[in-house]
Amino acid sequence: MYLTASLSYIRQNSYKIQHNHLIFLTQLQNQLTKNTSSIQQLQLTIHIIIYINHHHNHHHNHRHRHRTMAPVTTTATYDRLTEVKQFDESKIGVKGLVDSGITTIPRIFHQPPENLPAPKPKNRPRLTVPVIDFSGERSSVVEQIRQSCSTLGFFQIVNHSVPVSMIDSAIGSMKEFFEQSTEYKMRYYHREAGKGAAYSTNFDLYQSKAASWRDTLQVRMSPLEPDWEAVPEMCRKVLPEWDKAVAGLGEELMSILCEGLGLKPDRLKELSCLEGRVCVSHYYPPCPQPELTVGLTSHTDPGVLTMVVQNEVGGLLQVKCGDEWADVEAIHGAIVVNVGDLLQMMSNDEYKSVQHRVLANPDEGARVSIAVFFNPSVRDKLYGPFPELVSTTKPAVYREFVYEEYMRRFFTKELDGKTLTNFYKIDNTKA
Ligand SMILES: O=C(O)CCC(=O)C(=O)O
Ligand SMILES: [Fe+2]
Repeated sequence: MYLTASLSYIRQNSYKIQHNHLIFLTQLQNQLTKNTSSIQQLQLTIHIIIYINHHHNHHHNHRHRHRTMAPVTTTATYDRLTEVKQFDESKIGVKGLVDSGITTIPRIFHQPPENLPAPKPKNRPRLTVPVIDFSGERSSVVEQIRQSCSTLGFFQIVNHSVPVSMIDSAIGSMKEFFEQSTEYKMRYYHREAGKGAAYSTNFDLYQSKAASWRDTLQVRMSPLEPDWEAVPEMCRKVLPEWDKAVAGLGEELMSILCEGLGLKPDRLKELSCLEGRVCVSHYYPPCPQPELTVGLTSHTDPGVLTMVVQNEVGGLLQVKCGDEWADVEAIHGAIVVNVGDLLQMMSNDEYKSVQHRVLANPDEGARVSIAVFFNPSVRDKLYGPFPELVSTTKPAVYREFVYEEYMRRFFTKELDGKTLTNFYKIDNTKA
């Protein structure tokens, strides 16, 4: 089936393909008998995709060599949507491309220069995200967290209530899934949010200017459970345990965050901010040309709070800090916490939701992370700055909005830039 689709794609685009290539493809088609197994078909599909990409790159570079030195692929010169669709419909993900042995990345992954990391400044100390000992005295923990949330919007905690062995097994189960055969993973590949669980690549694949070097498994944990049939077997046991442990720590963190704002400790809980939990595991395979793409483009998280664990492949998650980027170092057993757009707005800008990104992985081993997003479960109510934080000297920075509408806006935009908090901003200069 996949093979047929690939061949028809090639034929439709045959005007781009030289005669000898068409002969090669015809021979390939003729070699296929009814006995070809689906795995063989799949391998062939992968080879065809690589072939197409290689050919297009070659063709493109050849045509433009005498005009420009820049190797950058522009959307104007090729039918991007067709190639994106082809990649999506192949269901092989980025890991599938890597498994097929590619040495150059398909051009749909070529990021515009502004999304690529600049060379690291020399002779300057590397900025890193603060690490907070969660077992310290409560008032000191509250103050350190308040301080981090008011500036960088990110911190890591160690000596917290989630056992390190549980972090290891959660990451291990996710890695096990992503490292299954392409044929196995394909059964779970789709983009329908309704089932509460989906394996796919690049959730904004059709909205973004360029794809990123990452695959993702997303499972909604609460308020509704996922359809467990849609969750890969090796993740079914660990996910409920993981969710429970993370939700417990989330409750503690939210009360600390409220305290830092001078609010009653259960204010965020009252507004159902602990109840809408989505667990998202990202797999960042090694990238043969990490200088041309990214793992995850710079973005802010839309929800209230995000908690992330990562494996030992560090130095790739970065947080925007002025004109520079601070590294979120890989610390075994640590949990990364960051403020989302909703919390920034609810805190009336006391806490900051800060842009972050993941660089493409130049390492030999895959980077695996698991993020749990905390969102309100009550979607039809109004959200906005806490009235306790608004006064004549500190007017509301944001207007109120219904969470439902807010999320719709988020998912129809590209995962890039910071447009949503600005969208709800009140122009206080007119008052
Ligand atoms: O993979 C990571 O470490 C970060 C993931 C992230 O920022 C996100 O999913 O929003
Ligand atoms: Fe994020």
